[in-house]
Amino acid sequence: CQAQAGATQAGDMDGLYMRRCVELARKAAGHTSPNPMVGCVIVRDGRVVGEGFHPKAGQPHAEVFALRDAGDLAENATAYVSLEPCNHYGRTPPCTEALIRAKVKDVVVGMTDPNPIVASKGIERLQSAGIDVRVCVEEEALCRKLNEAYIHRMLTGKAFATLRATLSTNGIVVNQIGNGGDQPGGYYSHLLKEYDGVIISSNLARMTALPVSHEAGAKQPLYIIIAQGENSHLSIPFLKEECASEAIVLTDSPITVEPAGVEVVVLDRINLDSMLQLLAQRGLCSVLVDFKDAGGDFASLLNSFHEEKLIQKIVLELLPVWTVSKEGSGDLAFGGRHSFPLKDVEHKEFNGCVLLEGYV
Ligand code: AOF
Ligand code: ZN
Repeated sequence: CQAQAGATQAGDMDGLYMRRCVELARKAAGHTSPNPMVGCVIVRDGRVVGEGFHPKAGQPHAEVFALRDAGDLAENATAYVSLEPCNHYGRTPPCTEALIRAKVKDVVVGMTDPNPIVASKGIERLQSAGIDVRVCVEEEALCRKLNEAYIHRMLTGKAFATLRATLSTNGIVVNQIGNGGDQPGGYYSHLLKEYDGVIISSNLARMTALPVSHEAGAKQPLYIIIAQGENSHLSIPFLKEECASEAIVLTDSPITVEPAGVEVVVLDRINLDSMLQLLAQRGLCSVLVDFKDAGGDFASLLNSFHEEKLIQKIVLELLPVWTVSKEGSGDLAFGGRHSFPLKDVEHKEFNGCVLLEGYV
């Protein structure tokens, strides 16, 4: 950790407590959007006396739960928070005031809050009340990764987009989620839980059941169905009427959609940049762009995703199958030749498949 202006030196244990904050924050993964995930630990005399995390937008922040947990023991304690405490009245009152009232001695922050209403003002308010504040530099990257989508939306006004595809060993896009991936505990189910929305082609919506997350208590993502150059009608047979609010159709010409109740947004031109802005304005921080059945118009849409640098992350699943494609179909994910070296690539084995994740 590094001292903020006028702050004390970091202790050896700071990294440990900050990692615990991140662990606590992740308990609410998939539930906090458009708010960030935040965890807080209160430590006094080398002992953890309170813990908390932000469970859901609209509910109290992490600091409030941790301070409640600590009770009077918060006095003269150190509060660790994975994100700079807020200093504004939003849906909930400022956490800075709660920390000041509880008379904590110092505060260790994982990262400053990119939200312009807060950005550094939370730290300044604590310092003005005589509380030492330091930013935990070693764990900052961990705190940033925790809220990469929230940060992206705050800084760009667009949803954080991750391209997902399943490939055969010979590099062909396969229209399936590999080996049980959408089952509970499966990687696709996990993705659906963590992302606020999934962008798919109308081809896919017409043909297959929209997968839902099977994780316990998960909220379902919003399906964003791209209907370009459609005739006047799109039927989504697998979407039940009572689930109509779980999908939105973006189209370039007026169409009717079945089941009734699905929102249809007509755009002059389906432009990815404005699409991601629209989704961010509607409170979505992250979207999965699913490359299943992505022929024709949808594939060219995705090419521009790359050209316009609108994709931040790629998740590829490599199946141990060799696909024989008909000429002109089942093509490679990106037409033409694009080079985009990935950063921070991680890979793991899952049910005999290989999962690759990297940042563009
Ligand atoms: C914190 N601790 O646990 C969270 C923070 O509408 P509200 O009141 O929930 O405020 C939302 C904003 O507060 C959010 O955009 C972000 O800037 C901050 N989130 N801050 O100190 C927390 N979740
Ligand atoms: Zn707060």
